Amino acid sequence: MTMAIYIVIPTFNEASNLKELVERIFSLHPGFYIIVVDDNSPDGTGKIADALRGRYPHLQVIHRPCQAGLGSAYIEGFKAALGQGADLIMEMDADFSHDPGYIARLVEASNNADLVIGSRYINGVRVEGWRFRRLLLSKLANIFVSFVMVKPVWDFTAGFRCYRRKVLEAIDLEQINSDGYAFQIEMTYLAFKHGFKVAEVPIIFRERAYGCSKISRKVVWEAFWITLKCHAPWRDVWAHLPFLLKDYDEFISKHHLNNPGQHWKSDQDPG
Ligand SMILES: Nc1nc2c(ncn2[C@@H]2O[C@H](COP(=O)(O)OP(=O)(O)O)[C@@H](O)[C@H]2O)c(=O)[nH]1
Ligand SMILES: [Mg+2]
Repeated sequence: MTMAIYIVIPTFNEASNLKELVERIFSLHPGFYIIVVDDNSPDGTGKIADALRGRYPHLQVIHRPCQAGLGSAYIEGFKAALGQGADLIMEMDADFSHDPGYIARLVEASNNADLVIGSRYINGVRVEGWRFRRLLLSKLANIFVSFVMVKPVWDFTAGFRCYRRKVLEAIDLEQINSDGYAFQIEMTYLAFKHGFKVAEVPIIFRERAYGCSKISRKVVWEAFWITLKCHAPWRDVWAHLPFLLKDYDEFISKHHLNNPGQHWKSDQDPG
């Protein structure tokens, strides 16, 4: 591997997941770098991460004194990765919702794109283990964002991503104080705003096996307001509505979007 690939994993109470996840990622390629950003998890996730450092010199742990939010955890991880010369900076959950087997796909797709999103909703819906209500909310929210921003992306809120270094360098990370889904939406918006190429590759998303989600109602509202803040000119929103609802391919070509995700139509698990 010639590129320095950094994987930022924020953690809060992920003691049942972290060890296995780290082992799995390094078994895929020992050359990856992992940065765990732990907010002093009461269940001892931070200590587990420290213990793993003995075995894996490419593992780093950023300890923060208290739960300070997901957005700022990503940003700390991003800054550390940039400071160490990362070429690609990935982010993923610690809970196995994001299968490490897809990392290679995201990396490969980043040859043709500056931001690659591991997408649940491109070419269908691939979410396992969610109640219908949660899936509906997530899907409708993503259609709403796409509609308001006039951007042909199916999964704005995904937390499984790969950024080229130049994207994170161009974005003023100090100015971002959104969290959770809003953070992902805002980062996608800013990537487009700076003229970067955004692409999606399909992944199967599985609900976490252990632990619980930290996403709250407040996070959903925050995402809603951020979306309105990032809106396209309203005339464009109206004009593009038919594309969003009907003809995705035409929408993509109108926006000159080369989407590597189109090559992976299958729903199969990664190898
Ligand atoms: N450092 C840090 N990590 C967090 C925080 N909130 C959530 N996480 C981690 O961020 C990832 C995504 O959160 P998760 O609860 O899985 O959200 P969901 O997948 O949307 O249900 C997981 O790895 C969490 O452990 C936080 O406040 N600080
Ligand atoms: Mg999760």
